Amino acid sequence: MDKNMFSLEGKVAWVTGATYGIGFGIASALAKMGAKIAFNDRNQEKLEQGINSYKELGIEAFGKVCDVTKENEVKEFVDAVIEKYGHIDILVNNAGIIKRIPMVDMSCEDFRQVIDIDLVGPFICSKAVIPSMIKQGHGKIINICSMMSELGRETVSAYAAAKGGLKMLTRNICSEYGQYNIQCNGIGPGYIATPQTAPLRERQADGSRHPFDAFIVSKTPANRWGTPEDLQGPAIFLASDASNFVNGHILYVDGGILAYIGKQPQ
Ligand code: NAP
Ligand code: GCO
Repeated sequence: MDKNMFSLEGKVAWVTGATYGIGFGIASALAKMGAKIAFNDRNQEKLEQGINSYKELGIEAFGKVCDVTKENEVKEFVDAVIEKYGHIDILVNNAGIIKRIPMVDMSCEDFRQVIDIDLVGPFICSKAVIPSMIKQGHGKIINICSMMSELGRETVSAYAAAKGGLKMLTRNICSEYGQYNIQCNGIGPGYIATPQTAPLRERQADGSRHPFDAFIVSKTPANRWGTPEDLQGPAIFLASDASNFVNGHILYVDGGILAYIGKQPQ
C-alpha cells in the first residue's frame, strides 16, 4: 500500500465555479494536498475576488472567466490551463444554480437554464478534458450531484431533473471511459450552508429560524447543516489514487439524511 495514496502532488485540478461556496472549499482542499488549482467564474470581478481568496490561503490559483455552458469559452479555458500547467488530471464539475419555483409556474426558459448549467455544463466540460486524459493515461472527474439526484421536493423540478441526469452522466462517463483509467464519480452533498442555500436559512422577521432550516436539521441525523469543509475529505479521496478502483459511484455526504425516515412525533 502506498501511504501517499491521498497525495495530489504534481496534479492539476480544474474546479468549475469555484470562486466561493462548495467549489472553493473543494479546490482549497485539493491544493492543500499538493494540486495546482484552476477555476472559472462567469464574472471577472468575482473571479478576481476568488483569486484573492485563494491567495489568502496561500494558494496561487489560475482563474479565467468561463461560462460552463459556452463550448468556445470552455475550450479556451482548457487550452489556457494546459498551456500554463501542461495537463489537467482532475475535473470537478461544481458550477451550478437552482431556481425554486413551483413547476407549473416555471417558464421553459428558467427550466432550460437550470438544465443547461447543471447538466449540459458538466457534459461540455467533461467532453473538453477527456481526450487529454485518455492521452495521458489517467483522469478523475468528480460531478457535484445532490440529494435531489435521489429525492424530489416542491419547487425544484428543474434542479432535481438536472441532478438526476448528472448522476446518470456520471455512470455513463464511467462506463464509456473507465477503460482509459479515467474514474468518474459523484459527490452528493446534503444541505450545505453556502450562498445557494442562504434563502432557506434566513431568520424570520420575528427572529425565529426559517421553517426549512428547522426541517432540514430535523431530517439530518447529524442534527446540523453541512459545511463546504465536510466535503473536503470525500473530494480528496475521489481525486486521489486512493479511489483508482472506484468508478460510477455517487458518494453521499449528507450527515445521514438519505438513511433516515425522519424524527418520530414526540
Ligand atoms: P453557490 O454558492 O451558488 O456557488 C455556485 C458557483 O457556481 C458560483 O461560483 C457561480 O458563479 C458558479 N456558476 C453558476 N453558473 C455558472 C456558469 N454558467 N458558469 C460558471 N460558473 C457558474 O452554490 P454552492 O452551494 O457552492 O453549490 C455548488 C454546487 O454544489 C452546485 O452544483 C450545487 O448544485 C451543488 N450542491 C449544493 C448543495 C448545497 O446545499 N449548497 C448541496 C448539494 C449540491 P457566479 O458567481 O457567476 O454565480
Ligand atoms: C433546496 C436546496 C437543495 C440543496 C442540495 C441538497 O432548495 O432543496 O437548495 O437542493 O442545494 O442540492 O443536496
